[in-house]
Amino acid sequence: MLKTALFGLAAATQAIALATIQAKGSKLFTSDGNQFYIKGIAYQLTEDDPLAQGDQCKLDATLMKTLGANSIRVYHVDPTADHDACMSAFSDAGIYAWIDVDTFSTYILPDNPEWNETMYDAYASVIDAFHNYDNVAGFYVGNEVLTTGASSIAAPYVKAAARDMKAYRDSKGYRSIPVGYSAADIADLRPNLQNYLACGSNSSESLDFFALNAYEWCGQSDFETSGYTFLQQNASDYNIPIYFSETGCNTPKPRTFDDQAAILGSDMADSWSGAIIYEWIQEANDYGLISYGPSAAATATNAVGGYTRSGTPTPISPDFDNLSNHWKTLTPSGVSMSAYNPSASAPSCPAFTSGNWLVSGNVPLPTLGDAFKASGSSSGSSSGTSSGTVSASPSSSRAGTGGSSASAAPSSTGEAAAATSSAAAMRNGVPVIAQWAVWLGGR
Ligand SMILES: *[C@@H]1O[C@H](CO)[C@@H](O)[C@H](O)[C@H]1NC(C)=O
Ligand SMILES: *[C@@H]1O[C@H](CO)[C@@H](O)[C@H](O)[C@H]1NC(C)=O
Ligand SMILES: *[C@@H]1O[C@H](CO)[C@@H](O)[C@H](O)[C@H]1NC(C)=O
Ligand SMILES: CC(=O)N[C@H]1CO[C@H](CO)[C@@H](O)[C@@H]1O
Repeated sequence: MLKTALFGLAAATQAIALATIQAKGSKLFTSDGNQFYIKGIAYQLTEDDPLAQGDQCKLDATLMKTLGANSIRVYHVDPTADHDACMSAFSDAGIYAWIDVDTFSTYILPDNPEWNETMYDAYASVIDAFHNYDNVAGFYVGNEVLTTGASSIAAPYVKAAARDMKAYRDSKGYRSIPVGYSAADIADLRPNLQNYLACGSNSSESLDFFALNAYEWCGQSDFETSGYTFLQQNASDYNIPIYFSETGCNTPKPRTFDDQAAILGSDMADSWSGAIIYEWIQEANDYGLISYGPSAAATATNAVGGYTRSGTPTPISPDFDNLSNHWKTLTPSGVSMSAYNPSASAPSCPAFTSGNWLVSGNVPLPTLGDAFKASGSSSGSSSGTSSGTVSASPSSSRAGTGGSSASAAPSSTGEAAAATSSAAAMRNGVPVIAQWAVWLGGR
């Protein structure tokens, strides 16, 4: 007993823990009762786990603190690695981590979605590995899975994954770390998906937050011209937190990040919880805020794709300072957790719309090991259901999986090709029967 107590004391004095993040209504709060606004950076140096290299994290966290960041987003982690050094480096810098729990081999496929035990175990292992760090802010069960109307059949799988990870978290007695999803910004799809992931009367089955990868605001623009007014209209009555999980259009240069003033200012800060800028490292896609040195030979040991991927980070000018200057002046105070009484109710589940939204209202979600459900229209609990009539063969939907759509395919550092996905086809024009392709195996 004594040993345990002393050990606990030693651990506690090692680092001053950050107040933890939680969701209440449509807002994020720290455990000391203040509303939390994300000023984040996408952080993925290679396809490998960037939170396993303590010395590198220290260098990066120190500079991110100078930049004014309070969050990172990490797309791929290795749950078996040791993350202590990195997580405490970021914690010391006042920086929280938003972590994707899926990987290249376990993400939900847009066209042949399933939710199975392999995926469940993989996602759960990431939550196991990270739940104990005070500066873990949230988990994503997917990134840009849906990019077309046809792929909306994958939405119930995203929701099922979130339902099960929330239940897993709670069953293990972990704190209520928010579980959400990071969506591609597809104009025709976004409002339906955003509402679908929050809809229904059972909050155990909806997401804790919704996040959007949006590159609508480019160069000299403003709240109206950029299209952000529409994002705001669709968010104003939303019942769960919403924020930008990626933003930062890079054409034309230089990047001004003027959208930060809208997101963290009077236009949007009542409804949105901040933004994550894509991305930290400079690489071929030219979104970097820092560089680790000049272009490197393909053979260099710490280079991938011609870019050095470790070392001392050097700010890219004027982008780094432009962002920093904005963040310095943008400190919305929001409301205190105790003074905030959420009033918005869950949106209604979108109705089936041929070619655009192929899920009929509040359909029963797939479960692990569920037998094929022949109907997407059998829900009794939704108001907005219509015709998602269905007949399909589950086995054929699993056979010949053709790989995922290009826009959901991760790029070199593991992120979806976000900027191009925004330009992806809105729908494929082919009528698709609403159906579930639920994994047929048992647990
Ligand atoms: C689960 O789904 C993933 C992705 O579709 C697949 O790679 C894996 O083989 C499936 N596992 C099982 C047990 O069916
Ligand atoms: C809410 O959803 C959870 C998870 O699916 C389920 O266990 C629970 O029974 C549901 N509650 C109600 C009231 O339907
Ligand atoms: C989203 O906003 C647009 C533009 O204001 C509006 O036309 C649309 O009806 C909204 N959709 C939802 C689902 O709120
Ligand atoms: C907000 C901000 O700092 N904007 C600056 C970004 O960089 C350009 C080019 O140096 C400046 O002209 C802007 O004032």
